[in-house]
Amino acid sequence: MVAERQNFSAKMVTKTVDLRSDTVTKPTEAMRAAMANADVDDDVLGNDPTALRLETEMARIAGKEAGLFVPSGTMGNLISVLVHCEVRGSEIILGDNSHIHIYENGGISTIGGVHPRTVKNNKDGTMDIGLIEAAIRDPRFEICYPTTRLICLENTHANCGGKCLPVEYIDKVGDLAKKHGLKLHIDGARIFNASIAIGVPVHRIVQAADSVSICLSKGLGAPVGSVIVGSKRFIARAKILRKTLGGGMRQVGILCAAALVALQENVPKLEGDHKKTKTLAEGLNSIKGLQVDVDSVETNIVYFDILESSNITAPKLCKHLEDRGILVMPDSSTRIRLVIHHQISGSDVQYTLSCIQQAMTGVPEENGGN
Ligand code: TLP
Repeated sequence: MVAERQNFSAKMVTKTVDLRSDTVTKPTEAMRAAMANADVDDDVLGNDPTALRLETEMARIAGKEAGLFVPSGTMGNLISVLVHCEVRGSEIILGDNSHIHIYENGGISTIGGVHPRTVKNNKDGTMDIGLIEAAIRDPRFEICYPTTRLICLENTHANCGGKCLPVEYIDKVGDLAKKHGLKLHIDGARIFNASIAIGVPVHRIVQAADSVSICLSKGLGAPVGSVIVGSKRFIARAKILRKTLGGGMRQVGILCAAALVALQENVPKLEGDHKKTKTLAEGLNSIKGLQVDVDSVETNIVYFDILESSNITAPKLCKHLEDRGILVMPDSSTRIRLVIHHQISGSDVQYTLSCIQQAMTGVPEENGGN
């Protein structure tokens, strides 16, 4: 397929290699079959058997009492924060480079009246524990300070290139939260990637967390949704908030059925995804004019920088790739993000590298392509 594709001129490219995100996967035949045959009922009334099965399974995997299917990772995080911060004017401590802070429309503030207190994210996705502790408000001054109620971590950390947080680090943040009477939430959109990469079961990684939001439509490759997990009490509150936000859906088992297949079929593929990502990172780093911190690539995300000395900008390189059927995500004028998922093959990685090499060296394409 790739060989065929390489002999076409740019304008004749038919297949797409979509590296914009792991959110772009299409449901597999097995998922579609499971969706078609899903046993369903009204989930707002709490009767959808397939949703209940998925929620129970995810709670088991995460070692928590209960789970709740929600339409998206964004809603999963929002609901979790709002359950922990029921009093308006509560404050949460989170990374300045976290998904909740950057990409979720400030929903915690606009919808929940929750104030974000950011702490600098280190390159590896952690925040210094001393800085977290220093950011916790002194309750003696509540006359002017918001009340700190929650610490949020992200694992893997997307904007930090899919880095996995060390388990001991999460445990220490959990201890700190307990010491100050705070809760700990983990945005675990890609927690299965972390688990496979570091060889530690999900339940151990999130042991210290009061809640976790786990995406089904990222590395797991299901079409829609996330599951939040936590105590029975947390999930009971979360269910009410999900309805308030319009996220109570009816025969949702159709979506959950695909997610159950994803848990069976795609978790074992994550290791291969990570290997392909590493190959991609090494290949990119060997191309003149590009730079990748190869050692920091642990899971399925790679960012690369275009050096000033080269004659191409990120938007131009993106266009060059798009003309050849490769979709990527520009991060700035000199930085591009690529994400590997289970529908990207080893030959797709090689094809991508050869097209990038071509753009960087200016070697004309075979058959007169541009
Ligand atoms: N991330 C998306 C974009 O929003 C950037 C992506 O392509 O990576 N937490 C993390 C860590 C995420 O990466 C994402 C999605 C979410 C939450 C939100 O999930 P959705 O898109 O389901 O709301």
